[in-house]
Amino acid sequence: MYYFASDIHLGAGDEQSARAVERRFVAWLDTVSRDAEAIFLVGDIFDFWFEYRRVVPKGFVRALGRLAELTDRGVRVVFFTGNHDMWVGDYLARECGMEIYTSPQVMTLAGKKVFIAHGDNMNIDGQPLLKLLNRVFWSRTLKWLFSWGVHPDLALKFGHWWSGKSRKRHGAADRRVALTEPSTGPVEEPGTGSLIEYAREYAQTHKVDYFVFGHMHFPRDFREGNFHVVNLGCWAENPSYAELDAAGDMTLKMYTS
Ligand SMILES: [Mn+2]
Repeated sequence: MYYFASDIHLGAGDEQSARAVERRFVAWLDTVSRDAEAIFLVGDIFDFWFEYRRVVPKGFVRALGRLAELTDRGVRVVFFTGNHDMWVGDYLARECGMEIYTSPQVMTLAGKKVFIAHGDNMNIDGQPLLKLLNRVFWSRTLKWLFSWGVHPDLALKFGHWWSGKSRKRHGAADRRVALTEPSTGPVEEPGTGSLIEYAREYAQTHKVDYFVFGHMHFPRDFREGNFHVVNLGCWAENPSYAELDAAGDMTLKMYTS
């Protein structure tokens, strides 16, 4: 089995709710690792992550410990960076044994071509401000300046402030939650349309069986003939995950622990 989850946003909110989400995530890891060939973490696993050469953010001990344990046991854990954890260095690979990707990937799993991406930065040609912001955040210079010129406490303080704002902007509270839905007609949710449009365009020139995205924070299984897009939910509100079985079938599920 292959499993996919995204937008855990570890560390978001007050201490109590952050801990509750972390426990739920660890319980999920325990459950799926029983038969997992690989576990894909499709971005925004941390609400904010920024590491220095010798300093990493406090917290997430249960989650990091479990991930390390799984990879020690030989379970493959694949980590995609999201817009909240883009500043990942080598710590998660070296300490927790995860494979790290910072860009979308197409992988062959259970005989199927699976396009996996967090879902930020897609289809932003018409949004110059977002493009500029991304360039700023991705810039090596800024990373360098932060890690050499900004005290870690200050960098993390800024990060949590930025994360909170960004999460609110992408908040899914007002959106319809549907695990499956007939996919005729226009897509109404702001932003999702563009992910589906992106996937649709990509599928015209590439053979892809499944697209798996996070980022939008609500679970959704979008099917249209052979075109199949799975949106993973945010774990604070809609803990969901997708599984791909040996027969090559992809299912989106809610996690109720
Ligand atoms: Mn997110």
